[in-house]
Amino acid sequence: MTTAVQFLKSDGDSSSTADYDAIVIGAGVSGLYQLYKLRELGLKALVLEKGSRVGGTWYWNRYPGARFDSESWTYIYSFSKELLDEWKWTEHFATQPETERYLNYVADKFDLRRDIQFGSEVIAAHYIEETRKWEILLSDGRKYHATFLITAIGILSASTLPRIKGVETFAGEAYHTAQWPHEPVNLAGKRVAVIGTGSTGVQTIQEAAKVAGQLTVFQRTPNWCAPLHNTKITDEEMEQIRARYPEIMARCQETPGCFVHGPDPRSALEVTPEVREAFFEKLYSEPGFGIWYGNFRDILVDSDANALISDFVARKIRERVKDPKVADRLIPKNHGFGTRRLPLETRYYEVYNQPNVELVDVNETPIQEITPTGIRTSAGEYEFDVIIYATGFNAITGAFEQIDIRGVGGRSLKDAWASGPQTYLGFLVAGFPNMMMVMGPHGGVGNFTRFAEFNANWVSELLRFAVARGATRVEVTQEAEKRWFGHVADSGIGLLSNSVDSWMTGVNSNVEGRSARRVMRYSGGFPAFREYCEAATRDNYAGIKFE
Ligand code: N01
Repeated sequence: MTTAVQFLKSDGDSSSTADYDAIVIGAGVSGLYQLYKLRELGLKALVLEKGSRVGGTWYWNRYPGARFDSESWTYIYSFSKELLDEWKWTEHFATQPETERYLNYVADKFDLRRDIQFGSEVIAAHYIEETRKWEILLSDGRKYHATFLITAIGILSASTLPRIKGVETFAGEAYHTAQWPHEPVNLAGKRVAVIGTGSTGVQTIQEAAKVAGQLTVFQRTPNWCAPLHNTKITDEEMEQIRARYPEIMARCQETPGCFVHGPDPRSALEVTPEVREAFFEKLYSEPGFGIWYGNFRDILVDSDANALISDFVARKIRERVKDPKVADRLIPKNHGFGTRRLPLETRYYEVYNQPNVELVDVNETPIQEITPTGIRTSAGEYEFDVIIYATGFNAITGAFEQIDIRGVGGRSLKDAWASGPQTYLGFLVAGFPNMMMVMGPHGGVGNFTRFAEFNANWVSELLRFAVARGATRVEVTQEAEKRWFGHVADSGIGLLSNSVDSWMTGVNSNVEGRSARRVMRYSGGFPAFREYCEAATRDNYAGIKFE
């Protein structure tokens, strides 16, 4: 390839601290694949990773019960047939250790580790206009320079503790689920508190209830949950899955969330009550997100249709939880089914029939303080050996806020996004040349690996285009960014989930200034997202300036 500008060619030497063509932040699902793609382009690339191993989310979230809610065999990388043929999932919804093993296997197979520096926490990244390079600073003072900065820092990686008085005073063991220790944590026979009942809380509670002497769940907002129906994968079944990979991957490309589940074309309001009930029963008895993503086409956009499925699931909760008062507390009242991310569960509701489990509704009896010995609510004091915070994340933009990212004129990304993120296709930000985001805000949210592979491919094609032109400065125009934002905002109109507080709408009571909803993600579904991105490529990236 002849280029007007000399790019550094990879010589396989990662010990050099010289300039890089591209630096990727994060060695999780998206960062690993992005590195693979950068090597394919022949660029000299380095990944900076805060943890001591690869895996990202699957490295940090080691809490009891952590596992996929997406079918394992759809969450797999699809870029290598050899990899698809080699890897054997043991369960339809794999556990965290299995997923972490998988990502380590990928890193080994493609010899990715030699271009990854672990224990490298990026705290600042500044664009230097004179050199047209990013200067990247680590917490230990190391400094790197790269023409392109690629963030692969995840959408759920900046964990948040509750803003409750006395959090730091507890003298027992306390863990946030996303900062879970690598050493085994023994909950057996202990007095355990779990705060939070999102997908993570639900998975943790199910496991903790099996061994804890006393488990007390502090719930602020109940979530609608549905059964996971996980099973083992036999060798024969794995063979069949392998044979069907092309079909499975093609199916994922067609559905809004990149799952195998896509909406049923019927309206919940048009079918007879008998047909509707039978369909809901079928979905409730099937594995995975079918009841969420494979339901009647209008349950997520029409409140009357949504009320029907909400009523169905409320009945299931009442059937499964013996104490009607507890069942009532577990039924959401302020949002409809599937309008927040649906936690999938395995005998979650039955946990509340156990004598060692208590559910505390913090709306009835608010937590007043965390004390050295436990938690004090308005109703009294509870003593605990362990407090587990399943209190979630400063989602989507939180990981960006942890790094002092500055673009043209020293403008900080935090300031640029003060009233919500602004992006072009979720990949680029005006005023931040040569910064590309893999799985940034306004990209899709769904089956993470499917979206991440698409993202990294798109970014890599953009880089190929830039490098072929010898461009050393790649920046989206304000107009293109504005147009995309308008489209993202429009695509969310009518979706019930966008009128509900959750991490998907950017609300987090534990982060200052995050009580109002924001446009955080693209709600138009993967096929439309892909079409927009591919149109930009076909159009020779008309909204992007190459210098
Ligand atoms: O976080 P969340 P999560 N006092 O924000 C509560 C993915 N995931 O870690 O709803 C009391 O959903 C908060 O209450 P409220 C998945 O996409 C994937 O559970 O704000 N409670 C809520 O109950 C998921 O959606 C898998 O009223 C407080 C909880 O903490 C995303 O990660 C598995 C509180 C936080 O729930 C995030 O899930 C697990 C306070 N001060 C997760 N502050 C897979 O399947 C917060 N809460 C791969």
